[in-house]
Amino acid sequence: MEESKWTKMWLDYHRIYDGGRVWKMVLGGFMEDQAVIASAIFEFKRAIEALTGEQVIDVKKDGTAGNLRTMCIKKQDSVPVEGYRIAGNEEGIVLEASDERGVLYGIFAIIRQIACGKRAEEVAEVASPSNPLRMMNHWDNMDGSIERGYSGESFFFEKDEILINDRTRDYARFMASIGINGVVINNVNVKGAASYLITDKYFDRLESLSEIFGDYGIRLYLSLNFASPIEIGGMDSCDPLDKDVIKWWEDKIKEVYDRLPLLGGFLVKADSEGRPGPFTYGRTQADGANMLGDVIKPYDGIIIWRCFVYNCTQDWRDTKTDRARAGYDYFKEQDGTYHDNVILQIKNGPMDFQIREPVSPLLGGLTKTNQMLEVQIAQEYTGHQIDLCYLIPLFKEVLDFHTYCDPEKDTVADVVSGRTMGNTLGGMAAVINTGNDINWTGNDLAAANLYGFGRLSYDTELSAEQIAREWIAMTFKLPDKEADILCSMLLRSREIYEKYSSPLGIGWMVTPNGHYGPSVDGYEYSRWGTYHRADHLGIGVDRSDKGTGYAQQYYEENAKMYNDPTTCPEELLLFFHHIPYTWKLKTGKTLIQHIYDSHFEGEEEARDLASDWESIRDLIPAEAFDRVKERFGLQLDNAREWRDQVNSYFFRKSGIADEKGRTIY
Ligand code: GCW
Repeated sequence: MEESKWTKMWLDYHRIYDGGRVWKMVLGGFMEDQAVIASAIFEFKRAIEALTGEQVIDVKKDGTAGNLRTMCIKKQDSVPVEGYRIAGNEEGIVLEASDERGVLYGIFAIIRQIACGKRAEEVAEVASPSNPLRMMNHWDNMDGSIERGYSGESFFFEKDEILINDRTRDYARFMASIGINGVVINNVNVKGAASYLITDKYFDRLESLSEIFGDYGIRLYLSLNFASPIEIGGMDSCDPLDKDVIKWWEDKIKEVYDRLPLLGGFLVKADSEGRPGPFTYGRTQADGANMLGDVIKPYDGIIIWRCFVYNCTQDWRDTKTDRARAGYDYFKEQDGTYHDNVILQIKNGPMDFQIREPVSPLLGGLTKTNQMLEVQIAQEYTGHQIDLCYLIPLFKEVLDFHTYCDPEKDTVADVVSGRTMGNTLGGMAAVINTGNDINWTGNDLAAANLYGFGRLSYDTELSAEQIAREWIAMTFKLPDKEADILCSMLLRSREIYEKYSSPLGIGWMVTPNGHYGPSVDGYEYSRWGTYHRADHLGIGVDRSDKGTGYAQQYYEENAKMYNDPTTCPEELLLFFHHIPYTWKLKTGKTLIQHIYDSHFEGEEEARDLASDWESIRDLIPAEAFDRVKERFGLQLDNAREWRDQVNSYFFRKSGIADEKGRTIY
């Protein structure tokens, strides 16, 4: 077989041990011609043969050899949906599940455990997903470009056509192996040809795609243009309460489901950054979302409505207007009026995927609405997959955050999983970091974020370190010492990026539009803005009750904590407060000294990352090693730029010298 032109990431099975036996598959209660079961059998065979050298014979063949082991897949209704029980013994492995996806995830769990060093007889786990929906959001455009893509072009679209090839299937395998069960293939900014995805022109290809996904337990979703009635329907309105508009949608959605019965539903970005929406007609976000929810209901479809709604042209001279407030201001009022099959998708922070932000007050702030957490593994503000930035610790912080919305089940993980409200629609979505680069994620190490997001969305209890260790074992099979080095690199990387870029919750200071590299005053939407509001005395945005009042959007415990600069967690100090350069931090350092030190340290620590990588050179495949090494070279340039620009900016603004007398340009 010809080697494919792209890497197999964590599914590149290395020989773990040489077993001498033969495996036979036995099915109880499932059929081998069920699509997902067939995929599971295929995956088991492929992995076991590569990992152990043991042969797997077909379900139908009668095994004769005496040293036969069985891979027994049994239907067991007491296992939760999409969950599995796996247990190995001398005779083989038993996998129990109540549905097909559970079988597939169970098989991938067996593979993972063996790839991470267990022998088949030691395999054991009982698992079921924390979140009902575990989704990837592609921001792929139909011309092949990817909005905020740092790994090449789209593998779904090219020149306004849909691509289906071996890569499509490999993609589905990767996603299933980490528990992803829904994928939105097109950008939330639906323009041009993408508006026509819900027309006859694309149904055949979409149907094939939905089937390939379906074989791996993944549902296809599309981003929808709210103005479709105008853009493709020739109408003069898309008012969600207009009868003709509703009729248009009813006909359209029927047509779509006649042709795409496997479609999961739609993701909608409305009234944001130039996208059309219900506000144009004086309607609420709920009016828009509910109208589509009702129309899609007969087909069991869902509407995922994004809460990233804000006025991007706001005038920042008005210190009371605060973009951070927008999500809550726009969505809280209608809490309880969103229909059952509508989910609000909320970015982890109130701004936009900065290296550190507080958790959005909408998460748990809504108490009667289906909610989904949106994170970004595409490294838009976190180094473009050039700089190393393992994001799972950030996601863990968000999931573990106590919102105080409930006496017991009040973390973000509780809220989005449905545990708090007892609802069944919710979960996690990630803006994905893939493209058609040979290694899928641009930086080979950025695959840890892809892998990690999936694993975490399936099991929010996993730690960032556990996930990193699994990913390393599956991808590189390193001896302990080197695995420790790589694991430590991943775990340190987010803080390092934060230190040399924009610490203490200030965020931004990044080049407008491109979002890579420093531009301290950079602000994309008007010449009036800066995000940091620095002057010669201090820096930061007063979001307390004396400022924009954003801190008051939280439940009391958090509102109080954030409102006071002495109790506000320091890593978010400048997000919530305007602080003088001479302010003493808990370390005893002044704020300005902390800014200098952080940037010097961040740059030094980035150099340590690069030399750690160098230290494991001999154990990493040469091509992967070189690709990553090249990126570290660029990261060091970036870290230096950040250090020098930020430090010199604040030195000039404040006129206060570095106590340590280092050169500040
Ligand atoms: O701020 C932004 C990004 C946009 C993106 C938007 C969003 C898809 O810079 O590129 O548009 O977030 O989340 O909708």
